[in-house]
Amino acid sequence: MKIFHNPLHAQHAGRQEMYRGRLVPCHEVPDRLDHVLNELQRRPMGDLLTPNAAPERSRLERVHSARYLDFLASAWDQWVAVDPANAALDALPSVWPVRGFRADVEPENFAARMGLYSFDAGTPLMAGTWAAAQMGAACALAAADAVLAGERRAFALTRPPGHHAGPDFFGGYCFLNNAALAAQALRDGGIERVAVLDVDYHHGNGTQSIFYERADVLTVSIHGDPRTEYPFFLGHADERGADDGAGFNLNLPLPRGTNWPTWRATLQRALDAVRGFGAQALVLAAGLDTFEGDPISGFHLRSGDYQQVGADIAALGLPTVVTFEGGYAVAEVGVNAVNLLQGLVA
Ligand code: SP5
Ligand code: ZN
Repeated sequence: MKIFHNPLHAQHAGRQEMYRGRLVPCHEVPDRLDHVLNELQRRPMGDLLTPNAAPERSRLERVHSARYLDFLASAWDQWVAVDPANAALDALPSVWPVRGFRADVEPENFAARMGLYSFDAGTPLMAGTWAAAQMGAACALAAADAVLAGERRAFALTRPPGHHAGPDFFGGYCFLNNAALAAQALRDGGIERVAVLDVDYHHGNGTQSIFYERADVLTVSIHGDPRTEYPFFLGHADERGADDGAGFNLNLPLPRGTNWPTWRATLQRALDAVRGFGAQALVLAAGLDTFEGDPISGFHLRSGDYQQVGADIAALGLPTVVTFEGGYAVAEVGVNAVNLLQGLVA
């Protein structure tokens, strides 16, 4: 398998996220990716490659709005322009347009713009965020291109993660939606029916939103029930898609505390939907925060279970792009990710 990793990932290293009225240390840290790379040195799964350049803007615009990309590209400079002392701080949003507010008028105030293009105060933006996110998108696109060129599997090993990022918003530690970019690249490469299967603990709200009105990309997500779990405001079972996309989104929410047998049975439902759709290629949004030791999540999968997850998904027999999403038990995330890959290729 070809593995594209992001050489610029550590340029995105948030310091703090807002939690219960306090700023607490970020969970989404550079060490996460380094642990996966270390485990891949111990247990090689294929060629380790890096993209040579940021993606063409036109490929990002297939998934994200032009004004959102313009904002991300200039956000750090805008933040420092507000006050040069800001250069020593991360930027976090603190005000958002909710129901009834205007989202069509771009405010001049930087804090207001941050809120317009985001949905939480847990996703800090810093000097290297845009460079890191762009190179991460390049990894996802390179992985899709490799599959289009005939590889059975390719892995985009990158951070920041992507599945919470929507057409024009960041949040949930995500800025550019790597899984959606890969799925769109597969479509643009001529594959008619693409499925995205999201196994991160948190609902893949960004990916769902991007494809919600489309019948050519099936989105399926297994996740903690949004009635109690982040991102709270999307991911319910009755969200089935709209317009042309009606019937092409499947949410499988599970209660906090769900164990492996129940999770695996739910995975079979997800895989049945992918088969029923007649998918010709798969994007697997691989969050490892379903692990029992994850500090911010509530499922109880064990390290050994990830091999079976990979094997069950491999039984689809589909060309597959894997993107690295969540997983915050930093010391174990490398073993868990490589176990998943091992199951996929076995
Ligand atoms: C990609 C991904 O997995 N994003 C998840 C974003 C979750 N953000 C909210 C997490 C709430 C953190 N709670 C802190 C618990 C401290 N013990
Ligand atoms: Zn997650």
